[in-house]
Amino acid sequence: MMKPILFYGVPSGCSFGSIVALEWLGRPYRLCRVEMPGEAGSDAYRRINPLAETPTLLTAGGETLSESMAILNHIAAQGLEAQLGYPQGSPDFDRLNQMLAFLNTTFFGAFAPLWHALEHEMRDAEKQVLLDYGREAVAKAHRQLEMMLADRPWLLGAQRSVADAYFIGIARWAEYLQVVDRSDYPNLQRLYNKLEQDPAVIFAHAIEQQRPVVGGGGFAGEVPLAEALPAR
Ligand SMILES: N[C@@H](CCC(=O)N[C@@H](CS)C(=O)NCC(=O)O)C(=O)O
Repeated sequence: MMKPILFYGVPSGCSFGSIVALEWLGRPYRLCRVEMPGEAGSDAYRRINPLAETPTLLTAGGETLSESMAILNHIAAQGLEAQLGYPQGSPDFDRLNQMLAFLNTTFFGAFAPLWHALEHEMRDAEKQVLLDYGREAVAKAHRQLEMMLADRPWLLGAQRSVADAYFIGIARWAEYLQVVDRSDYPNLQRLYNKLEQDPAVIFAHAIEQQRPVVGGGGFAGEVPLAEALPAR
C-alpha cells in the first residue's frame, strides 16, 4: 500500500475541502499541486484525470478517484471512528450524502456563471447577464444553507464531518468573486469563522499559498506532477 496522493488545484480550487478532510483523517498522505488551467489541461495531468479537473486522489490501492463527492466519501469511510462519515445504509450516512449533494450541485453550481464571467472575454451585456444570474443563485443557495444549518454547531449537527471541510473550500468563493456578504447569513458566518480557526483549514491555506506548513495531520510532503504519475 502506498501513501495516497491528492492532486489539488490552484488558485482557490474546490480541492481545498479534500485537503482539510485528509488533515482531519490524520493518516499519511501526500499532495501534488496542479496549476489551473495550464497544468490541469496538460497531457500529463489528463493521465490522472481525463476531465482535466481537480481534485483527484491516487488512492492507497493505486486507483485514481476524481470528483469531490467520491473523494470525500472515500476519506469519510476511513474516518468512521472520528465521525468524519458514517456507514453506508445508516440514516446518518443518508444525511451526509444529502448535504454533500447540495453543496456539490446547488452551492458549487451557483458560482459557475460568476467563474465563467471572470475567466472569459465577452461583451458587457453578456457579462451582466451572467453576473446577475450568478449573484441571485449564490444568494439563494446561501439562504437555503443558512436555513439547513440553523443554530447547529456543524452542518450535520453536533459533530463535524467531511461536509464542513467541503463547505469552507466553496464558501470562500463569495469573497474571491465578490458576491454576497456572508454576514447577512449569521449561521453560515459563524460556521465559516469557526472553520477558519481550525488547524486543518489554516494548513490548507498555507499549502495553497506556498507558505511554511505546520502539519498536525498525516501530511508527508509534496510530490511534483511528473513524479506522481502512475507508470504507463
Ligand atoms: N464535479 C467536479 C468539479 C471539479 C471542478 O470543477 N474543478 C475545477 C476547480 S474547482 C477545475 O479543476 N477546473 C479546471 C480549470 O479551471 O482548469 C467535482 O466536484 O470535483
